Amino acid sequence: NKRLKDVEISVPIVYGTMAFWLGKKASESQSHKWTVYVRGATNEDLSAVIKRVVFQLHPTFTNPTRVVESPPFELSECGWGEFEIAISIFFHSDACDKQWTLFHHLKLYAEEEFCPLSTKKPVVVESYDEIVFPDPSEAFFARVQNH
Ligand code: SLL
Repeated sequence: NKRLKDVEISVPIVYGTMAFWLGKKASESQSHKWTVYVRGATNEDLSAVIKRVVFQLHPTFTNPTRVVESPPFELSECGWGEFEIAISIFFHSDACDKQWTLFHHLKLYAEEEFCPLSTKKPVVVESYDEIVFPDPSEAFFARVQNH
């Protein structure tokens, strides 16, 4: 598979979490419903680049290793506490053999001192990043161009 010298593919992504307090439906072990996700920065489809995403949750969850094989690359759960989520991104084999692991801190409670718990207003924390593929293979380059 021929590589294209002096070409670079840059894929802008956003990853993060969104958490809703469950209000009247909240219990001690399930006070919030949250979603962790990886998405294109302007919502572009990432399936030409990403093969699967593995979310590694806190060991208090049953089956804490969660594999998502197709977009949307996201996972929803109910829980009670904040913790660090390891997000491993696996690429198609013609793009990159190595996976890339990001760390994101799940936030359930807003920072602001006088912010009341609300079931309507989620707590959202997102990060922006770019996945850069230097000297991409011809096949990968063609697929991304046509996508
Ligand atoms: C804490 N270090 O003590 C953190 C750990 C773990 C949160 C938080 C499990 C939910 C379930 C869950 O929310 N774990 O068991 O269904 O705050």
